[in-house]
Amino acid sequence: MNDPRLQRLHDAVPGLALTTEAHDLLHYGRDWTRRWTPAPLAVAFPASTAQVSAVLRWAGVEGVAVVPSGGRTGLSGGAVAANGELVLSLERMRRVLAFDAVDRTLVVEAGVALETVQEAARSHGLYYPVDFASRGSCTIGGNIATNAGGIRVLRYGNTREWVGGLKLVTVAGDVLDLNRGLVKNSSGYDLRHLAIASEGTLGVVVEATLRLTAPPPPTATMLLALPSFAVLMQVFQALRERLALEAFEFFTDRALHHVLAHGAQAPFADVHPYYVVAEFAADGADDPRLLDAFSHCAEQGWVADGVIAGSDAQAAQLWRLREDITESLAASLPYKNDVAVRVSAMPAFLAEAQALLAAEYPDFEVVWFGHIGDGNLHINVLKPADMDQDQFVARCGAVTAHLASLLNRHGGSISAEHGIGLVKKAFLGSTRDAAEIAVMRAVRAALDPAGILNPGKLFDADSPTSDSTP
Ligand code: 2HG
Ligand code: ZN
Repeated sequence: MNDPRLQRLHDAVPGLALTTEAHDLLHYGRDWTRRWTPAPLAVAFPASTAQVSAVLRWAGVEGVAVVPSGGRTGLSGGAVAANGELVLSLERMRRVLAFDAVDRTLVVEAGVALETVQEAARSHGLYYPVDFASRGSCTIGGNIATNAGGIRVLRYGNTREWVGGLKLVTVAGDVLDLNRGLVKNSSGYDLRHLAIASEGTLGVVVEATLRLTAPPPPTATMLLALPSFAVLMQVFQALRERLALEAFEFFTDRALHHVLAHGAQAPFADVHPYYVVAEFAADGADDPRLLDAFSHCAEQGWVADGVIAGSDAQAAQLWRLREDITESLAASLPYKNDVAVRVSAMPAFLAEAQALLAAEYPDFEVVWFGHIGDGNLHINVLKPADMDQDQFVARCGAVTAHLASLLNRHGGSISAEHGIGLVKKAFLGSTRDAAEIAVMRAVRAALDPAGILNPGKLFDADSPTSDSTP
C-alpha cells in the first residue's frame, strides 16, 4: 500500500478492506471478456453504504476513477479496470435485508447473487423470474447495471420490471433512495430507471427492492429439431398461439456440437441444423394442448424431430443444451454480438443478417443462438486457434460495423442485454441517434462532472466521434 492516495483512503474510511495483491488485481480487474489486461490501482471491499459513500468522496477528491464490480460475468467489458482505477467490489455487501409478504418484495444488498435472490423468493413461497446461466455468480447490482434479461424475458420481462426501488450512491457521496418500492409514484423523473442499465456510470447501486411474483404454473419442456432457419419464427408463432410460453430459446447444430463436446448428452440420433427449447404451462407431458401444437408444426413440415421431458431431471438435461453454450465456447475466445430487433422485424432482419455474415465470415465458425422470442440473437464468432487476437477482433469489429448499419435500418439495438461497456461503444450510434447521445452525455456529466465513475464505458466523455453511426 505504498501509494499515498491509498494511504489517505485507508485513513478516510476506517476498517475498509483493501488489496493491491497482484492476483487480486488480475481477478477483480476483469470480467468474462478476455480482451484487456487488468491494471487497477487497488480493490476496495466496502461493507456498508456509508463506506461506499466515503470511498466515492475520496475518489472525487483524489480524482481516482472507480469501477463498480459485481460478479464480473459481463460480456461487454463493463467491469474491466485496465487503467489504474479503484475497483469497488460489492462482494461484502451480500445480505438479504428484508421480505415483505404484503408488498411481495425482497430488499437485498447489491452484491447478492441472482441465485440467492431466487432461493430467498422460493423460501417465501414466491418467485423472482429473472434467470440465466450465470445465476450462481452474477450479482443483482450487475443485473441492474445492465438491465439483464435471460431466458424468461418472453414471459416476465427484463430486470427493470422487477426493481421496485433502489439506493444509488452518487460520486458526491449522497445516497439517493429511488422510488421507495412504490407501485405508483407520479412525482417527476424516475431516476431508478435511469440508473438501470447505466453500467455504473451514474452512481453505485448498493441496495435494491425487488418485486416477487406467484410461482409459475407446472410446466413442460420440449426440444424441437427444425429443418431450416426459415421456419423458426413460424414455429414460434404457432407455439405462442397454442401454448402459454414461459421460454422459447434457439440454437444451431454448431452450438450443440460444442455443448456435446463439453460433456452434454446428444438429444437425438440424427443431427439437425436448428433446435428450439420451449417451456410452457402444461398439465404433464401428455397435455392435449401440447400434442396439438406439436402436430400442427409437424404437419406443416416445420419440425424434423422432438422430445418432451418426462421428468425434472430430463428437463434440466434439455435446458443444459442451451445454457451451457457460452461456457462451451469460452476457450475459443469468441467475438460476441448480442443484437435485438422487434419480434415482427425478426424474419426480414434474420434473412439479411445471415447473408451478411455468411459473406463476411467465410473462413470463421459462427455460432448462432438466443432468445428468439424476444427478438434477441446471440452471434458468437470463434477465433481460429492460430490467429492473433487483435487481428481477429479488428476483423470482427469491421463486420460488426456492417451489422450495426443493418440493425439501424431494421430499428434494432447493438446490445439487447449485455450492455455497451468497452466492447460496443464504437457502435452506440447505430442504436441511439446523436441528439439522444447528447442527452445521455448531459445526464452523465450532471451526476459525475469529473468523470470518476467507470470512465470509458458506454461512451467516452471527450470523444464525440467514437460513437458516431458506423
Ligand atoms: C445467454 O443467453 C447469454 O446464454 C450469453 O446471454 C450469450 O455468450 C453469449 O453470447
Ligand atoms: Zn442471452
